[in-house]
Amino acid sequence: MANFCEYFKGIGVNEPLFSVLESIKKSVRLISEQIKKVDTGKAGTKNVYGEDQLALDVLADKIIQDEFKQNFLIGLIASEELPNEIKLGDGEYAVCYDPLDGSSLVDVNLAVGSIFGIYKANSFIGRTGREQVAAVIAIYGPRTTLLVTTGDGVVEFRLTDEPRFILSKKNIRIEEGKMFAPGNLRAVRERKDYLELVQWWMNEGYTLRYSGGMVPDVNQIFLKGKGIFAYPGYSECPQGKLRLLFECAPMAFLMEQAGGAASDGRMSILDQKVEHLEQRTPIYIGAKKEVKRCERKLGNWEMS
Ligand code: FDP
Repeated sequence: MANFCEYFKGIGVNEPLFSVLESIKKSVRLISEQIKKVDTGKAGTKNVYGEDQLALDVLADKIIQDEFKQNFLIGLIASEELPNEIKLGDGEYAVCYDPLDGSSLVDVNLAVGSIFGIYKANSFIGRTGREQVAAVIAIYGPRTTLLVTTGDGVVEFRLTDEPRFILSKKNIRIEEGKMFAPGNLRAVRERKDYLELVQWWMNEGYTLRYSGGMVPDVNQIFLKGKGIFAYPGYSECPQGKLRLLFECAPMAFLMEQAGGAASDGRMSILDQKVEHLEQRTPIYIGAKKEVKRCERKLGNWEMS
C-alpha cells in the first residue's frame, strides 16, 4: 500500500500543497498520541462561543499551531478555539481548523476528530468553501484515520504502529442506502417538518447510526458509502450549532468530491460566503438523493 508521500506524488499534488498536508499529518499523529494519555478534564477556560474548553482542546490547538508555525508556506490560520485569524507570515496557504471536534465525547471514550480546510487566501472572510484547495478530517477512534481530498476524489489513510500513514481506501464514493444520523433532535419539539422527516426515515426502515460527534458521524457515511447526517436549526439556534468555516465547509468539500452533497436546506454549503469566523449553518450532508429530500422537506422553514 502506498504511503502518504507516494500517494500524493503519484497523483501530481504540487510540492507546496503537499508540504501543508504533511504539517497536518504530523499534527494529527501528535494529537492521536496525546488523546491516549492526557487527562480528559476541563481546562478552566471558555472558547469564543462560551463553551468550556477541555485541556485536550487547548493542547490540540497548540500542537497544530506549533506545527503550522514551522511551515513558511502557511501564511494564515484560523482555529475554532481562537477569536481571530492569525497571520503567520507571507505563505500563500491559509488553513482553518477545528482542533478537536466532539469534545463532549472525549471523557466517555467515543471517537472524536479534527477538521482542516485549506485555501489560498489572505483572509477567510469573504471566501466560500468552494475555494478550498484541499480538506482533511482526522478520526481518533480505535484507529486513527484521515480522509483527504485535494480536489481529485477522496481517500483514506490509516496510522500504523511505525508510526506512518498508509493508504487504506481509494476512490471513496457515496451511493444510496438507508442510514440516518439525525442531529439536534430537540428541534422536533417545535419543528413539525423535522419530526415528520425523522418519522419517515423510521417508517422506511432506515438504520440509526448517531454518536453525537460530527466527524465520526459523517465519516461513517463516507466509509459505508451511504446515508445522511442532519443538524437543523430551531428557535434557540436558528442556524443550528455547526460552524460554516471550521466544520461544515471542509466536510462539504470532501462530500462533493465523493459524489455526495451538502446543503443548508436551500443551497450548497460550498456556495455560502463566510461573513464572520463564528458563522453557523444548518447542514444536511450525505447521499445526493437524501440531501435533496432534506431540502424539499426542511428547506422552507422560517422561524416564527
Ligand atoms: P461537541 O459539542 O461535542 O464538540 O460542533 C461540535 C459538536 O460536538 C459536533 O461534533 C456534534 O455533531 C454536535 O456538536 C453535537 O451537538 P449537540 O450538543 O446538539 O448534541
